[in-house]
Amino acid sequence: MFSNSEEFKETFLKRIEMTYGKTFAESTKRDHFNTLGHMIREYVSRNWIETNERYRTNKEKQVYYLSIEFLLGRLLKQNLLSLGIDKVVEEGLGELGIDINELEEIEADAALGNGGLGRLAACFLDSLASLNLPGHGCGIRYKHGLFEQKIVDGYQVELPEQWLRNGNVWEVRKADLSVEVPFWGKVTASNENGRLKFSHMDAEMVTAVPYDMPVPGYETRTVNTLRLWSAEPSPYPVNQDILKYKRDTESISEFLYPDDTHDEGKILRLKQQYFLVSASINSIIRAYRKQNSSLTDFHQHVGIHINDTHPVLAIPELMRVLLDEEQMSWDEAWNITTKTISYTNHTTLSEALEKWPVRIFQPLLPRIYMIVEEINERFCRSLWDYFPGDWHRIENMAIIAHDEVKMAHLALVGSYSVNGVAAIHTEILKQREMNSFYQIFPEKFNNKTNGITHRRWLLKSNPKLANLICEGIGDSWIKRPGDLKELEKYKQDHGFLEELYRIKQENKQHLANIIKEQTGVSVDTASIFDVQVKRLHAYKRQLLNVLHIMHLYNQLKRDPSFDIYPRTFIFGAKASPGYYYAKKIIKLINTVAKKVNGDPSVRDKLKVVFLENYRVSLAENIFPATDVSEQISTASKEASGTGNMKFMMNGGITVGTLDGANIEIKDVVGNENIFIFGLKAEEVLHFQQNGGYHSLEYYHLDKRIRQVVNQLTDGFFDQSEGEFEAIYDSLLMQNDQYFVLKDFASYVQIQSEVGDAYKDQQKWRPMSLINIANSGHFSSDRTIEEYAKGIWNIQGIGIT
Ligand code: 26V
Repeated sequence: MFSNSEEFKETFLKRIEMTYGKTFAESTKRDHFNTLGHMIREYVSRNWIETNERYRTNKEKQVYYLSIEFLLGRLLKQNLLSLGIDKVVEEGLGELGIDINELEEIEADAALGNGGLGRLAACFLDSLASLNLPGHGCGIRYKHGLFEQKIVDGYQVELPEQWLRNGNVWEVRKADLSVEVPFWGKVTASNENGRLKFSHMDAEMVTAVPYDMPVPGYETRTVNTLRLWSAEPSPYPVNQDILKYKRDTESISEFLYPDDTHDEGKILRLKQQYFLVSASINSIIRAYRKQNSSLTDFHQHVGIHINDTHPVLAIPELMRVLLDEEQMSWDEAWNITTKTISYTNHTTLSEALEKWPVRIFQPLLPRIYMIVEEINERFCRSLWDYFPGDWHRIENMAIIAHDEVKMAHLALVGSYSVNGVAAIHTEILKQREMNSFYQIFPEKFNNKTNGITHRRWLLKSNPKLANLICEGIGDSWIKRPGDLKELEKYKQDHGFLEELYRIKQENKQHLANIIKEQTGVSVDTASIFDVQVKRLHAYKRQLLNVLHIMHLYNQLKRDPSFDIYPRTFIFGAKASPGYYYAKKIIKLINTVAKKVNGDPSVRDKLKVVFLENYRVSLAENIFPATDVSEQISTASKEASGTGNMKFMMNGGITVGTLDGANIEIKDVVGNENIFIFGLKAEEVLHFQQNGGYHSLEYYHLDKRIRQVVNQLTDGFFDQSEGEFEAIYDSLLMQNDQYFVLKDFASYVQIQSEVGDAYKDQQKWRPMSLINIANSGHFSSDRTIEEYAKGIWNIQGIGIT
């Protein structure tokens, strides 16, 4: 299509005239972006077709990754890089006076996810394609992604997100591949040759229309597919108010749910889940039937992975197709289903475990409910053999109990593989949260420590560092991230370390410009950039970070000569709109920021910044510019964390608890290259079980704690009365469930060590380098290779 910048320019200019009926001089940046996007999509289409053909003719096993979230961010540069045309395009555009970076800004983030879970799905797609693995995504094409956050007077305000306003150049609507999804209605049984045949009558039908997006691998010919489903009114007649029907239908794919901790049990969310599952399973089976006459070996040719329990209805839905449409026996259908489905657990927080009231589930999905009941009955009967007489345990393990359907139990029973997302998390699942299930299905449990795609989070977002690495050790790390290890040979090389520092400073300057523009605050790049960016949750303990800042401020006020290395504390976090406490923490951060930044006496030592609307594209500017990475969750609560890996890969050094993947980061970099503090998971679990922690004692015994906690309510930070009472109460009246006060002293201590280490750059720079050099282990390529071998049993054929 184009192989040099001249050809590129020629096509590009012709396209602008033909598509928009404008001369180049009249065209806008958006015209340029859309034209380029369409050119890229055409460029990729040949390989897309060939990949699908290859999969068909080789009869390769296909894996479908079902996820209610895909947090993709922007795709322009990633696609250019993967296709290996970034240089040609940049040059061609440059000659036309177009800056590729300005074009990049035109693209809206595809924010179809809340945080870690959704971003993990996006990283996995990149690794699957880059490793030539036959793995595809199935998700929902939400009209509105995660809300946009504005900060007004220190408070979070939410605005609806509008990523589709100017269209989405990367998608192809495939109306001819639509699927009908039934809701409500009733199930009737008829006798057919001595076998009961069930059919779903009077259902309200919703049409699921697929929009496909190409997922090109990095410099390979593999192009996989991300299929996002959109809900539309069905052409089938309905006997109800047509306007209401249209609204109800479209609402299914209208909004992404913005809460990732509290299972609200909202009917619309269950509708979304079944919509995704039913559309995906039926389109997978339709494609399969075109190639195969029967579904007897389905599990040998298809793997279906469910990302958390949100798509767990894939289990009864697959059973339904095999039983009702294929007329299989229960045992045969169950055998196939439980050899097809694999499941990842992402949290042990009990508030997040999905449970659906039967009174909502049964009428909405009557046939699916019958099948779940049957699965439950057979399972409970089998439990009697394992735990004879232990009624209490059987009741606790049941899929349906006390008029609720427990989605995690369904996932555990109906899948052949259950994995946690970091070593400690998997151990907690096996030994505690899911121990009863582990006792009867030990072979199902396995760990797959999370990873991130180094192609977005290093190669794309930190091009200067990527170049330096290539100069130092070549470019093999782009395909084999483990090769980053070779960087260790520079750990005493002053020249190299100096370059590393220079690049960090440039990235800090770039972020400082963004901060200035967004908040008006000037920050000094000579200060330590200390960053906590992630969703706002009590267990992530942004509060511990703020209390420490308040304490530093108090110390500086008490003793102006107090020796602290200048620091800029940077936060970014969205709170779920209904999460009262989390919103108060945002207000607290902004209140402290205002006081600290407005006090000339601490100006050279302390700055606090809250960046609004934290999202993938902003994150790409933050990770490369960070010195200190805050990973300070209450031990045992953060399943893995993936931001921790992004900081590390960009030379940020972790201050963290022994939680999630922090533990594995510590294992690869060594104790000397990370700052660990606080309670360990066993200690937290012990206190939770046996008591023995009394937050008030810490308040009374430590005057630093007393001072900062009192400042929450004594008007010190100029807030209106009662503003932070909920926070104060959580610490003192509710016994500080997340052990903030318990870990305070240890956190203050480690933070002072961080300051000392940074002051000694001879010490800091090698530490930073060693973090980068060992980050290859946390590439999602490693993770996906483990899934491919250990769970899915698929192989990439050696094409490049
Ligand atoms: C849970 C729920 C609960 C019901 C309401 C809607 C909803 C939406 C999303 C979720 C997912 C919460 C689980 C989650 O995001 N876990 C995070 O997964 C990351 C990737 O494995 C991991 O790094 C984080 O530690 C973990 O918190």
